[in-house]
Amino acid sequence: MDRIANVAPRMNDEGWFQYLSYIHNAEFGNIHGNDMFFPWHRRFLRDFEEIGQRYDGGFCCSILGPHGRMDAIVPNNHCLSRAFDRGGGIQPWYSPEYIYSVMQRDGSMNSFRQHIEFTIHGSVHLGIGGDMSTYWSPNDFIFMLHHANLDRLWQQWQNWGHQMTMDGRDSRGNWVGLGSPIPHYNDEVGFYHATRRQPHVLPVCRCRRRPRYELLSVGSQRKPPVACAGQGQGMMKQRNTTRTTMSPNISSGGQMLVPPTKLTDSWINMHRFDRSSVNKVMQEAQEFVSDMNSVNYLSPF
Ligand SMILES: [Cu+2]
Repeated sequence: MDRIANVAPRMNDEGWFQYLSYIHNAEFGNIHGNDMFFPWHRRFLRDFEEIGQRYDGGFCCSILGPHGRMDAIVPNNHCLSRAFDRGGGIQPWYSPEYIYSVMQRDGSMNSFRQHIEFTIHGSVHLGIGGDMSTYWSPNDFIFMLHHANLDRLWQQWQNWGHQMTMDGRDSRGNWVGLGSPIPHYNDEVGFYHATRRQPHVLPVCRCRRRPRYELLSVGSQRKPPVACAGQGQGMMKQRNTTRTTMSPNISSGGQMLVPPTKLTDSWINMHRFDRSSVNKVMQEAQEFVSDMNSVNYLSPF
C-alpha cells in the first residue's frame, strides 16, 4: 500500500491523471452505452498500469488503494471531490447474488455488458459522486479500482466459456469484432480479449472452488445459486420459519437483499443510454431482489 500511496501522487503531480481523464472525456460517447465499453476500459486500465510501472515496477491494478490530498486539473483546477449519495456512505447497489446471476444467465456480450454497465457500473460512480459522476471520472483514483473490479467480472465471465465472445455494436452502429480498433489506442479488441495470457490480467475472485453454474431463472422458485462458493461456509441459508419482517436478519447468518438504487436521469442522459434498455435492466434487477426475498433467501454479504 505504501508503494501505491507513493506512486499515485507522483503520477498526479506529473499530469497523468489529467491525461487519463482527458482521453476518457474525449472518447466518452464511443466507449459507453455500446460494446466498446469493456474492451476500451480494459485497455485504459492497462495504460494506467504501464504509466504506474514507470514509477514502480510492481504497480498493478490489483493493489490499488485510496488516494488523498490530490488536486485535479481537468476540466479546471479543483480539489478532487467526492459526494457520497447517502451522507457518509453510499446507497445500496447490486449484490454479488445479482451480479453472479446475470453472469450465469447471459450468453451474449451485449446483454452481459448492459447488465453490468446499467447497474453496478453506474451505481458506484453515482454513489461516490463528485468527480466520479462526471466525464472526468478518472481524476479520482477510485475509478481505476472500480473498473478493475468490472474488468475482473468480465474476465470471469469470459473464462466461463465466452472467451472470444463479441456480438454487439460500437457507437456508430458497426459490429464490434476482435479486429475492431479500440478508440484512441487503435490497437485491436482481440489483443485485449484473450485474458489468460495477457500480462495485465487481474487476479479473479479468491474462491478456492469454482462457483456452481446453476442457472437461475428469474421468477422461479428454484434454489438460488451459490454465487461464490469459497467466500464462506453456509453462504445460503433458507429460513424455515415464516418471514415476518423486511428488516435485515444478520443474527441468523444473513440479511435480505435490499432493492438497488436506480440510475438517475442525468446519468442516463449524460451517457445517451437507450432509456428502454436501461429501464428493462433496472426492472429485472428489482424483480431479482423481490424473487430472492420471496423465497426467504438470506445473503451473507
Ligand atoms: Cu468510462
